[in-house]
Amino acid sequence: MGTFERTLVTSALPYANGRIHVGHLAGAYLPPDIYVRYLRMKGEEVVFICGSDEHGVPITLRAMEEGVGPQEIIDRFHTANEAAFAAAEIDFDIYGRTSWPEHHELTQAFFLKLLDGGYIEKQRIQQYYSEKVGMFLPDRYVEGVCPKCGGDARGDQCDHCGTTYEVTELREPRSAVPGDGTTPVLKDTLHWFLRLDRFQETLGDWLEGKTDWRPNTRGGAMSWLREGLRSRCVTRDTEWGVRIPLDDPDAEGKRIYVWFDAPIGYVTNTKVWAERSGRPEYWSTLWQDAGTRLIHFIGKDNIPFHAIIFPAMLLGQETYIRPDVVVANEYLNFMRAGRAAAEKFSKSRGAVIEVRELVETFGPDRLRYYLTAIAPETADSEFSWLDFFHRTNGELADVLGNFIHRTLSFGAKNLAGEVPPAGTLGEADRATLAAIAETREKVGGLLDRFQFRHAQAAMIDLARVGNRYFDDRKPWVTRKQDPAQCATTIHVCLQLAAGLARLMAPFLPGGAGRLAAMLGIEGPQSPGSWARIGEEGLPAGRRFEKPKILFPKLEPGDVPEASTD
Ligand code: B3M
Ligand code: ZN
Repeated sequence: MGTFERTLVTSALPYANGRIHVGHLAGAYLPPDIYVRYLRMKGEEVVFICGSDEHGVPITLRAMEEGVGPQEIIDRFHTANEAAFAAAEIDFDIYGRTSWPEHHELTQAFFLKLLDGGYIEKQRIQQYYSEKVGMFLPDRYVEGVCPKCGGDARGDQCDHCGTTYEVTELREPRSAVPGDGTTPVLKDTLHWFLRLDRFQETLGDWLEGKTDWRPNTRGGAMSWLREGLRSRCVTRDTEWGVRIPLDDPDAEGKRIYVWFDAPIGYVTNTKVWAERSGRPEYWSTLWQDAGTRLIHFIGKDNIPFHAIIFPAMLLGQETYIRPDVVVANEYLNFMRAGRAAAEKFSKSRGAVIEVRELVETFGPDRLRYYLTAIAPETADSEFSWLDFFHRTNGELADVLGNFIHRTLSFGAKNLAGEVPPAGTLGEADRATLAAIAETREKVGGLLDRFQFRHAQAAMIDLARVGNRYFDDRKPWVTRKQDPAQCATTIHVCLQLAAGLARLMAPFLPGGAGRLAAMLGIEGPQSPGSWARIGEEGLPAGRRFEKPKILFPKLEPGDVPEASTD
């Protein structure tokens, strides 16, 4: 474990070539947002970094498809995605851009430092060239038949069987440049390579100690190490990307590979954030002081880049820390009504649910609740509209919302909207009160281990405890027969409600804020508020509001594909 003074959390930088969908959100964005909110409530120092990945083939392909320049593409989708994250209440400290001049400079500095140390070197290679369009083809511009399973495959990776290979191993290669489609020929060219082999031992020793990582993440990195780290090309034949900072004719028509510059974006964005916050030097504390715990949240396809390649690049800089934890998520797929199997979210197949659209229709709480409930933490999971309907109604509204509502409306109606005194506490009352601090410990422990799904379920369980207690104590009966006991029951329920307002805050910041306002408690998300859960409740005599429904229920007709039920 070790001690640390501050935490730096990053979310994978989405390509600015399309709008983010719920599958993205569930993986690399919502879990870290929950985690960061939790740390802040504990009063810890934490910075949360994200931004757009604006280089590479995904951008230029989209630009070609639309017949516009890449700048237009990145401007459009950077703006759209920043707004979508904000709508989902993902609270980055900065949402930066890899097209920023600061980023180009920093990437070049990283490159030169590695070159200086002998970690980057020029090599002669053979690469596919399209005679029709007169250009070398980056891997993603080549398609063909998978050498392993025989399915349709991309240049260096097969989506059917998951194998990665050298583009020269692909069978029946053809150019994927729009309007081309010819068979490319192999030609000699010079490129710059990162000597990953030189980091084999250091990275091996380092990963050896990471026994607390998720098996998918550590396993993915370990399998790279077992195969032996090889040099990787870090330049590409393209006009879109960071310029190679060398006065060398071989650099002409080439740029730094997007996967070299993109993770440096975490550093750039930290720098820009620090400058904007009036603490320009603080970025280096975050990236170069051993007291920082660096945590990357990513999708599983990004594991080698975050657990091997970027750590190697950081090692080669000599002054940087390496990640303490890489948290890789599996995929969220889409289960459409009437289909036999779940499929990948895909715009081209009409299987896409954009974040912005969902938030506008259903609000951020329902989206966050459902995506955390089905988070693809240890295995792929499925989004279905019917399940969305059932879980948000059945848990968020019927368990959590209902407990709050019955407590506050009973108190408003029968106890003049004031917290009654505790009176004499019996065993059931004490056990119920104790459940608040117990839940805090449980939720906190699960969040510390990045088990978001279970953590949220444990929070909901406290509302279940509350509902059971309310049912058992029957305040609607004791109101006449034993008013003191009725007062005790509602006192206990209100303490649970206050605990829930804070426990909810990392998961459902909107709902937590609305509940806190009804209860007259300040900022459930303020620093230090985590420790107050179960310790500092609502004093007798405190006034609370008549409740407004916290999570209104949905009708089947409100939700696509739910009315088939
Ligand atoms: N843009 C790939 C992706 O969106 C890439 C992540 C970069 S993180 C430095 O999956
Ligand atoms: Zn294959």
